[in-house]
Amino acid sequence: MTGPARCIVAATPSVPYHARMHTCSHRSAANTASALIAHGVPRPARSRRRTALGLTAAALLTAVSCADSADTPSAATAQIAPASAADAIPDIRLVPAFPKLSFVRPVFLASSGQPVAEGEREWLFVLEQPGRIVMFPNDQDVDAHEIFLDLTGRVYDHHNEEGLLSLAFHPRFRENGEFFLYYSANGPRRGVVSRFRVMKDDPRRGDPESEQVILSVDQPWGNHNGSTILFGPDGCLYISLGDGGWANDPLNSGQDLSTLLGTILRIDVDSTDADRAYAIPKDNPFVARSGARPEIWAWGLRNVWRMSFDRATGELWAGDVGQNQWEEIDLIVKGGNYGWKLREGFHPFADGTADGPLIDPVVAYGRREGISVTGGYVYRGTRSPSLQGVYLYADYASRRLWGLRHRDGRVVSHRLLVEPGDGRYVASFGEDAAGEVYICTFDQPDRRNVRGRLFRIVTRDGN
Ligand SMILES: [Ca+2]
Repeated sequence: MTGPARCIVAATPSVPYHARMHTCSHRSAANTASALIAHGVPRPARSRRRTALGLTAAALLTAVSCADSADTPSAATAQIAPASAADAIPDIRLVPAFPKLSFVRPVFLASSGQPVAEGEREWLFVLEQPGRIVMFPNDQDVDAHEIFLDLTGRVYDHHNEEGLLSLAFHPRFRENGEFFLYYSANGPRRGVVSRFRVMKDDPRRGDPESEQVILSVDQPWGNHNGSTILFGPDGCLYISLGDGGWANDPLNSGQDLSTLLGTILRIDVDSTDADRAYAIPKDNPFVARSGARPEIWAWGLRNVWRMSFDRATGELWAGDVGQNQWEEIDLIVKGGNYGWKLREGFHPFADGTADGPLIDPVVAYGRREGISVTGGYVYRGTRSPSLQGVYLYADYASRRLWGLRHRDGRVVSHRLLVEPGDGRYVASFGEDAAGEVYICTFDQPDRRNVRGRLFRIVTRDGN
């Protein structure tokens, strides 16, 4: 493996961002970011196919061994040293968060944002990719978890990137008991976003019979299911969908506004249009465009594996998994086209003409640094004050973890925080109600039913 993140390049989005929005029926200031996380898995991967979670061991070795020659850094910068002490990024440690608990392929951690009953602690929920949601109190000494919902009979996890992938609690979950799931199903192969409710007589249990399908999207291949769902500060549900899979985006979904694939969607799940189980927010960017799907909020994305709203600024951060050379971190804006497959990272990829301006990543890293990005969170917790405002992200396969600060449209500091030797296979990040940040990790990079555990990210010096 190579040393520090020498190849990381940084740049600013070519379009100003404005992530604050306004439309969906309710606006809960309350729970915005307690929403959560999730991710994906491939079959025996062809060496050029880069997918999120779960590369085969062979693909992983290939990626690591070719790392020294594969990439060609374009922009000069590796790490960006802070110009002032205020922009510094502290050393961190990964601390076992719940040392007595382990999970089967944990791909997402979510908080319901408050206790499920009076007098209790906050409860955390972990998605196990084969189809279970387990829950436990946010207490490091907890020694067992409970099953909140078991959908293993409904979830299809044939491919490494399929399964139960994301969970979002309704911003008014405490009152209405609603939560939303994204999972893979078969016959036909598809991705499903559904509303569920807790049991009428027991808020500690999800009701498997309560499912109402909100959106079902056919998936031509098993990989690139994208698949984070979360509520924004505006109360709308955001959904990331991959380009449909295989390699080289054979359907050209990324640059096609008539398909939901290769996008981030924004819908209102508290209202319905005549022909839909949800409503289209009136200020969505493509509502008036002929031939475009009105659900689309942003496009030109290959396979967003984890996105999150900064609970302080409302900005939407996404990790978009690359194919041949570059992994991206993007700041998502209304109507933004992020380039796939005309571009990969800051570089041309396939021939074609862009429909409007393309937005570059905030940062991209090449094969020397990793092969499958896992998008994270801007830290807004209280335990580690010096980490405030740092966006944390990782590479699933290389086990590196980075932090960056971004201000006024540019990266003001950026550094490698965890080297592979100390690293974990980060399938996802997660956040609790207080804004503390966790990682969901696998004990091994790719194995069916592999176990995994949760770590908390804290500063090394405790400040
Ligand atoms: Ca891009």
